[in-house]
Order: sequence, then structure tokens, then C-alpha cells
Amino acid sequence: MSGDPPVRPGPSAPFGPEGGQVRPDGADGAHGADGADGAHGADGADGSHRGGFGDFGGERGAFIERTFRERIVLAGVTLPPSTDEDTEASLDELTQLVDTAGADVLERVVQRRRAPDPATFVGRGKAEELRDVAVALDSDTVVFDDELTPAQQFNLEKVLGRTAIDRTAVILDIFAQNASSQEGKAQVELALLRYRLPRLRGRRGTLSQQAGGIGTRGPGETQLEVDRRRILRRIHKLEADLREISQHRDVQAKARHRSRAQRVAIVGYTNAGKSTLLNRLTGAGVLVEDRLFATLDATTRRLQLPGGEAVLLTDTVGFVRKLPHQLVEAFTSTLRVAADAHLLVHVVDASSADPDGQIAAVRDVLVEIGAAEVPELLCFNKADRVAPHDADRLVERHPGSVAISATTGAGVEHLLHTVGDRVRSATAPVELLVPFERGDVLAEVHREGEVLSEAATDGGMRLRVRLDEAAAGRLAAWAVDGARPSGG
Ligand SMILES: Nc1nc2c(ncn2[C@@H]2O[C@H](COP(=O)(O)OP(=O)(O)OP(=O)(O)O)[C@@H](O)[C@H]2O)c(=O)[nH]1
Ligand SMILES: [Mg+2]
Repeated sequence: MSGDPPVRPGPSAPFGPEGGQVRPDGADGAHGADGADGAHGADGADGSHRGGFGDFGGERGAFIERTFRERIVLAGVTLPPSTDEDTEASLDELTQLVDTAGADVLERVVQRRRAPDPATFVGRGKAEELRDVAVALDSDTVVFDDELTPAQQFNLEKVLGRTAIDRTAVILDIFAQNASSQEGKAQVELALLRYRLPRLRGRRGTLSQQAGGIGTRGPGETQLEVDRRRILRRIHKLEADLREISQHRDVQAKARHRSRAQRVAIVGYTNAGKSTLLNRLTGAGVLVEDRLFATLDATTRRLQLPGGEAVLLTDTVGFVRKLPHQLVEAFTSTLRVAADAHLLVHVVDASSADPDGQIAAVRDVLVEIGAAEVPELLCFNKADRVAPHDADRLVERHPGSVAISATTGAGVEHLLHTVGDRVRSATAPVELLVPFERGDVLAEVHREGEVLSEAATDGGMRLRVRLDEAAAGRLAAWAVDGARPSGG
């Protein structure tokens, strides 16, 4: 089964196996040998684990080996207020993430704690148990369900005698695999580098410390400084590139904002069927796959609603529990379509084990990206995969929601009518009264809104106008009766 050489291969590790250590090709007992004296072996200056994080050479590469299917052990910790079931559900999802990244989960080890151990996240004894499990199963890598600090990661690798990575690394890894556009690639690389920068020290710094003495620290520090400067330069370059792309996007966005069409963004948990829905509604031809994070780039299409009006519909990157903040930061410009939308169609996989947990996770990310205030239409998808009364129950529990199947098309007509209603109610006309001398305001009303009627009165110009929410907010001072557009 593990006839493949257990070394991390070239592409992700241009520097080769760490510390110049060479493993015997295809040696079945290689892991066992590590594990048997794991801690001692790692204490030797050669760093006998491969060090997923410390493996700086792979700064643009993957955390998970893909020339063969890596054998992985998962580690989860139940911290209050979470329950054991929460941990199991989270580990189910981590299993799926690891599978998407191209590796196999062999075993999971869980622990209940009041707080993470600052040094090793799990307790020391648990870490040793993890090492024994990994040795017994001939597993190369332990994946932790929560983000490890650089120090925890280093300490764990020492105890485990093998690579320790966390959920964040797995998600970054999948994003790195799936990025295809220039912007997507730059965003992912930026997230990877920001993640790796504080972890550089793990290997270099400690190696020189282990070698003992101030005298030997010099060269290690120097190399570390060189590495760090190189990464920082690259980070600044990527930030500049992304700013440029984002300015270009702003120009496009302004053009979209000028168009009267309302902006509707499809958001939701990864694999919920967002791209399938965009394709069904607009024939956009976006890639649909039964894997996580298939979509990383935003795609916008014009959609004609049954009521006659057109909206701009955008499909974008999916969310997940504990979405790495490095990704959220790097993807701000992509994620802005949600914050800029008039309406969010929040697609939920009705057939998932925990639709409500997924809804909550998506809403957490929406808050993080400043889209919490955008009106949301919950859309339970994959209704063809659940019993009809289960779909009904979900819709009943979430008033105003709809159930659809993006694949069969069931319920899609109803969804379109609902989108139309929501969009229209958000743009119900308002009455404005603007003094004649405020030509600037009148100009703004004409620029920003759709003027339905206009008449000169004693108090000034009286207008009936359709405004988007932002414009309505800015012009609220001139509204008659304080009428707000969302008031219907
Ligand atoms: N049975 C069923 N499968 C669906 C439905 N909608 C989507 N799927 C499947 O679910 C999987 C994910 O669909 P996508 O449209 O790629 O999902 P997504 O939300 O865009 O996912 P990411 O871009 O990866 O976040 C694919 O295998 C689809 O064929 C549906 O209504 N019913
Ligand atoms: Mg998609």
C-alpha cells in the first residue's frame, strides 16, 4: 500500500527533503522508524519529519502530497461550548476537505478540553497517542481541525515525528489547486504567503537553536532573514497586482452601478449548488463539480425576471466553517460583490447533514465581509434529494424561504417570482421634495434614480423616484413623510 517514497516531492519542496535527509526509496518501514523514536529523532538537528508548515521551499506549493494519496490521521478537540457531536460533524467535513485535497483519512482522534494547550494544542499525552496511532497506521501527516499557532505546530511535529498541519492549510491547499484566473491565483498565493510568513521561524530558527550556541545561530538567522525578505517582497508585489486588478474591477462595478439593474449575488456554503443555479437561470456555463470550492472567481450574467425587469446575477466563491481569515482578506475584492448586492440569494444544500449549521457559518462570513445588512433570500436547493416533507419543514422554519432543485428545475419559477418581488419591494418608489435652489440634489436624484414623475410645487420640486438603498439613504433628508423605499 505505501510502496511510494514517503518524501515530499520536488514541486512542493524545491529544497528537497528537509535538512538534507534522504529517505530510502519505497522503504515501508520508514514511518515506523521515525515514529519509534519520533521525539528523539526530531530532536536531532536533522528535523526528521517533513514539516508541512516549516517546509518553506514549497511556498507556492501544496501542503498535501499529491503524487500519491497521503494517509492522514485527524485530530479534533471539543472546546466549550461545543459538544462531541459538533466535533464529529466538523471532522466529517474535514474528512471531505482532505479528500478534496487528494488524501485519505484513516482515523480520527478526539479530545475534550477546557482550553487548548498553549504548547501543543492537544495535551502532551494525547499528542503521544496521536503519534502511536500514526505509526501503527503508517500515516505521514496529522491534520488538526483547528488553526495551530506556529509554535504549536512546531512542538507537535517534534512529538509526532511527522507533519502536522491544520484545517486552514487544507483549505488553502484546495484553493491553490482550484485557482485558475490571474486574480484567483494571486489571491490564493497571497493567502498562502501570509499564512507561511509567521511559520518560517518554525524550522530555521529552531534548527539553529537546536544546534546550540550563538555561534551557530548566525547563518540560520541570515537564511531566515533572506527567506523572510523574499516572501515579504513577493507579498508586496501581489498586493500591488491585486490593487490594480481591483481598480479595474471598480471601473466595471461603477458601470454596473450606473445601470439601473439590481444586483443579486448568489452566496452559500461550498458545494450547495450555486453555480448549478446560475447555469440553470442564465446558461452561464460555469464549472459545476461535486467537490469543494470548485468556483473561486465571480461570474456575472444578466437575468430577465418574469416581471420584465432585468437583474445582474453573480455567482462566487463558496464559504465553509472556519474559513481561513487569510483567504477572506485576500479575496476581499471578489467577496465585495456580496456586500455590494441589493439582494443575496443564499443557497443551502437541503440534503446536507446540518443545513442550519451551514446557514450559520455562511452568515458568519457575511458579517465578516460587510454584507450582513444586505437582504437575504434563503433558497433550499437539492430538494430532489430529500423527502418532500423535509424540504417543506425547512421552508416552514425559515419564513420567506423557497425550496428548489437547480438540477431538475423544480421550484425555480417560484424562486424567480420571489426574487422579482424582493427586488421590487426594495425599489418601491419614494416621494422626494427638493427645494429649487438645490440643483445639486436634483442632479443627484436624476443620476442615481429612475424618476417616474416630477412636478414643481410651492415647496420645491416634487419627484416620484425609484432609488437603490444606498441612494435612498443619502437622499433620505428630502423624502416626504420620511418614506423609505424598503417601506414598500
Ligand atoms: N441532486 C442535486 N444535485 C445538485 C443540485 N444542485 C447542484 N447539485 C450538485 O451539487 C454539486 C455541487 O454543485 P455546484 O453548482 O458546483 O456547487 P457550488 O455551490 O457552486 O460549489 P462551489 O463552487 O464548489 O462552492 C454538483 O455535483 C452538482 O451537480 C440539485 O438541485 N440536486
Ligand atoms: Mg460553484
